[in-house]
Amino acid sequence: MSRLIVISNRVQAPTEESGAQGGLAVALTAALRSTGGVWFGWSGEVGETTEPRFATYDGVTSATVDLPEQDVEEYYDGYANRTLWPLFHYRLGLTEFERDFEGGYERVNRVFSDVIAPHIQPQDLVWVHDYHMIPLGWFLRQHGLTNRLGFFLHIPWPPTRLLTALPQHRRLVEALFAYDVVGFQTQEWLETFHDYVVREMGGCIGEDGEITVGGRTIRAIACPIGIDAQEFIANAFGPEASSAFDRMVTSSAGRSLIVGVDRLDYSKGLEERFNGYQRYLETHANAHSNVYLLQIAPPSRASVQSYRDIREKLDAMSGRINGAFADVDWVPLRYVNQGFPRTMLAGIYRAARVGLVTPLRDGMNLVAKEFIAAQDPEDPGVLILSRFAGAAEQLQEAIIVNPYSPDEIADAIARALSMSLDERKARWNPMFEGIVRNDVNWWTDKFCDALAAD
Ligand code: ADQ
Repeated sequence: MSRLIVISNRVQAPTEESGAQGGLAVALTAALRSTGGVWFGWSGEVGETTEPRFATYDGVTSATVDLPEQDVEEYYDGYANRTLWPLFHYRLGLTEFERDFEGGYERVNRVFSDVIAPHIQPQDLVWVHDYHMIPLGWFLRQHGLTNRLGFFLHIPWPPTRLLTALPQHRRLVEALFAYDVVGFQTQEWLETFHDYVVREMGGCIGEDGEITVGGRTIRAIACPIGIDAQEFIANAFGPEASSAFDRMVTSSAGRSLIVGVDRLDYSKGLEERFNGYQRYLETHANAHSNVYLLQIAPPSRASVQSYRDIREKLDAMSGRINGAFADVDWVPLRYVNQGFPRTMLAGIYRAARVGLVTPLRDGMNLVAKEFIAAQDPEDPGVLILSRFAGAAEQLQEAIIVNPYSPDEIADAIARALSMSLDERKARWNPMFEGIVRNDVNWWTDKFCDALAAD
């Protein structure tokens, strides 16, 4: 079996301090452990040394490098988080176009390739992750590597007309042709990628995902990421989740809990979600004090202005909603700016009557899957899911909404809260089965099989 080399912006391999990690890390570390592979990435630290630091913990080797301040600003805060992230989430108005960002992005990818290439052996399978590292494969090829190289994009692929707003769009997409296999979360993103290749590059789409441009043929596939379903289900009924569940039941005092859990990011549609919930409160006065929304949203990327702006907006909105609707013994919105251990989240999901997952655009959205996995089969809660989350392609039995419409969100909340047990079970069962079947190990195997197949 070939050794697997994983490369991503940040390494999530377990360490002595971090212990167990999320689903993606669990699946990839399992594959790394069984093949004796290595996970390369940025340490998250600022520093000048480019020598990788190797560490082996629990049978998995990771190798990390520091990045100089300028690289963090231009590559990570800049091109990754202020150019590609907003553009790929259809937010042209928030997208910043700076040559320095682009230069920093290429520089870091080149330096990464210089650092990593000497550690790659001829038979290794190399799997590069996400938008931070698109050109890495191209730079690795410049080192003469002939290995099978794969790339997986965790976020959406934007429509051609949006992508062409990026000054170096063609150069970016051409870099993808250095890989042998390129994976997307959904059929929709795969099709938008095809559209670019045909319109802008004159490429041909062949059988079985083959794409040819000029003399080069690669495979592009839809390969939706899953969660570690077995572990999440076990967690949901373990002691920590049960104590979180009990805590929620006690503090709910008979009220129905609606839950939202997201990184604090403008792509997650939190502002629109609050508007939708407010519309529900306005139009369902009789439900007041029988229901509340718990929104958990730990801040992320605080060095980027647009993230500080959305945080301020949400602070103001949550204050306004509570000011307008709260009673002496009821607060309609509990807005919490911190993260919680996944075991605790599992218990909170299980205590919720409704999961409100309404991103404006999301590559997949694992919270939607985790919510389903955590439910009690005898009394499952209802998932309200944005049609613009990649997860909507698989979770079709959710109540699917347009997250931009406060009325649709309000109607969906009302419908979810009054749904019969029979209908809740009928909707939950097929989603649960799909999540168990197409879990994160299925995803890893599917991608690695495609990568290994010559
Ligand atoms: P994210 O944008 O981070 O990931 P998502 O998939 O929803 O989005 O969440 C990732 C994980 O973070 C989940 O396991 C979730 O439990 C955890 N998480 C979220 N909020 C949390 C909180 N408040 N406390 C603790 N944990 C929390 C990117 C893409 C997604 C894609 C994933 C995986 O943007 O579209 O689904 O990668 O490919």
